[in-house]
Amino acid sequence: MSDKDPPVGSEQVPAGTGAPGAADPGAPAADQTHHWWRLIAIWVVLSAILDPLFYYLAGPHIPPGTMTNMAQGAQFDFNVLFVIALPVVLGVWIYLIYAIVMWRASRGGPEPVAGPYSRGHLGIQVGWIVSTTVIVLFLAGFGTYELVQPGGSGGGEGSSPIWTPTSQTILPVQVIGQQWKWTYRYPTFGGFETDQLVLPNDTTVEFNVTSLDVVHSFWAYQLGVKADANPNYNNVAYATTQQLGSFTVRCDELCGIWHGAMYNTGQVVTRQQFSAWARLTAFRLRKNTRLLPPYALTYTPDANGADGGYYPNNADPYSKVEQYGATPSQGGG
Ligand SMILES: [Cu+2]
Repeated sequence: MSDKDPPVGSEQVPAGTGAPGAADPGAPAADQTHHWWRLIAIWVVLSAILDPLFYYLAGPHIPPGTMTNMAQGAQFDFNVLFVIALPVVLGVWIYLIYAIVMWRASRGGPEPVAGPYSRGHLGIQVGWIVSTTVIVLFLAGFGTYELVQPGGSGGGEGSSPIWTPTSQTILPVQVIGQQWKWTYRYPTFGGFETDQLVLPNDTTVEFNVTSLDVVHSFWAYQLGVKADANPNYNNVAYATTQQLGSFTVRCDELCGIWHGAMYNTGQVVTRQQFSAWARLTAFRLRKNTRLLPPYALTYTPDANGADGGYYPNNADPYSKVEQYGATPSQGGG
């Protein structure tokens, strides 16, 4: 079809599919308006039903849950995006289904003919540009606000974060990635190191994420936290716990052959349970702690001598092969 083709509005296929050829001599323009308003009505009604249904029934169960303010923020953002996207998807699907039902060529019926041009239609053009512009600009503003407002959205913000939480009491926890495990140091409890990540509830946690070798990524899914672990770099991420339970920690940066096994499970416990656990663990691991390098935001992996390693003499407490403290180095403590 070229621009020279005449508009074919007068050959509009009738709305009813059951009466092929029974073109309604009544105005085609009226027939078109009829389809248009019917489509809009179906779209508005379905959107008005399905959007709240999703938001109130499915929304509270959408991952990553509400274990921290960051996770809750991610869940809320997803729900808002879904509620905005659903009517767009519905608009396309409803039009397609409507077109298939109403305007298909029936077997043995007349050849289908094209309707009138919609190009050059001022209302459609303006409506399209305005609605898409409003949606995109709103989402850009919403996304920016949601990134800043809760304090970096649980992402690693680098060593000097610009979006910091307002909480007065912040618990620092160091996350150390290495091939192929995670360990955690608690500087406010003597700097002990453990492979258990235990956090108190109702507490803002500052994760100081670093690596001893290659690039890893600390991904505590249910906490809504994900921060790259780079060697010689302190990557800071925040989250405020608000729900008891367990969460998974995975490495989210391909880091070698056992990357897929680089995970463990953490716990959010009550503040009382946490301080009891932290004091007990600090006591239990006091000999190990003396062998560790002093707490620092980053570590030079081979700082402990020619045989290298963050642990003196490669005496790695978490390795299945080497026994921690078997051959403590002379400078260890
Ligand atoms: Cu890794």
